[in-house]
Amino acid sequence: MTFGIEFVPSDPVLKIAHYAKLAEQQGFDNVWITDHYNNRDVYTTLAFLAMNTNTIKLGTGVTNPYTRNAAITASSIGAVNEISGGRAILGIGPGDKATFDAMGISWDKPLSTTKETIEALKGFFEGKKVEMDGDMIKFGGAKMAFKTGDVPIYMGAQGPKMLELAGEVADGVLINASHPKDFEVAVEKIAAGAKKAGRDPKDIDVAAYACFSIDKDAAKAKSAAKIVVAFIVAGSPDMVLERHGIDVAAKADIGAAIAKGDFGALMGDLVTDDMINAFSICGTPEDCKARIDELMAIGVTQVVAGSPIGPNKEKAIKLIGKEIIGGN
Ligand code: F42
Repeated sequence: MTFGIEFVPSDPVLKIAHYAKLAEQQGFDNVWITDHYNNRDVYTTLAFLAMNTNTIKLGTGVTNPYTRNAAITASSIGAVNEISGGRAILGIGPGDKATFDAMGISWDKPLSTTKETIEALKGFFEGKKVEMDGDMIKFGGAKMAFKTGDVPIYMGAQGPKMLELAGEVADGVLINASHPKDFEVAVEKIAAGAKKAGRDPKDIDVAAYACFSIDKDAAKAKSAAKIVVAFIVAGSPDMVLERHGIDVAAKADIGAAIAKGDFGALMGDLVTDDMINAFSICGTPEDCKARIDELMAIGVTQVVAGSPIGPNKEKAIKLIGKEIIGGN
């Protein structure tokens, strides 16, 4: 099992660098930085982290093919790879529709766009002149003027077709989920894609990109997870809620509370223990370790500790290092 940590650059880059250094000292393997237009830029953040860390791998978690042309992405991640001494990873997914609506970008054919973009990126990473006339992506002989290195490509994916595609073409998959039930389905799809492409499914790093909340006091950990879990429930397809035995009607109530900014209701009874159990890795170090063991048994090979990480981020990073990574 490898360990990653996610940071959202809604926080200042200097603060993220402080946490990333701490994570490196605590034995984390990867740091993943999210990409949304309204936060600090992902590549600026990664470049700064490259200068402030030595061994931890540095990934976009995840960028997308709509706000950045694949050639620009290759150039950006190639530069991060160069300055970090080969520590870059490119996480890419179709992106967040809500932010694209705000930017006036239409989310056409996300699966095909991602597939064709990855094909182009591989060409750039191999130093090729890329000629493409895809359904969604076209290139007329673009080529990097420097060696980007062979940057590993991870896909952000949840849907069955996306997971299958990841099995066919990616080095790893970042799956926004925390419960073994969701991974049973995902691991099958990834393996099917890998087999279709004549690959060994074991060559694909399956990452649980999880809502994570750890504290020595389980109640505090739970309370810190509630708001993130509320957003996950509000954005989950009914089928996923049913899989976990969660009342689908609760989704509308939570969505309404989010829309009203009624955080009191969200911190109260609206977000239930069942929801926290389904959509986060949460509790004491022993609770978290037990869930990680279950995930590993099902085929998860990387756990990414995502927001909130814990009621106190610094303490949580140290707790994961000492009690989970150290004891792994
Ligand atoms: N998105 C961001 O914008 N920023 C982030 O920082 C970010 C981080 C992140 C981390 C992990 C993770 O798993 C996802 C993350 N995302 C982030 C979201 C990510 O970019 C994707 O939006 C999300 O993972 C994709 O969700 P999905 O796998 O459910 O895929 C969607 C597109 C879907 O509907 N998939 C279907 C499926 O079965 O997989 C396929 C739909 C399909 O086949 N569409 C056809 C096609 O070509 O696209 C078109 C059909 C037609 O209309 O003709």
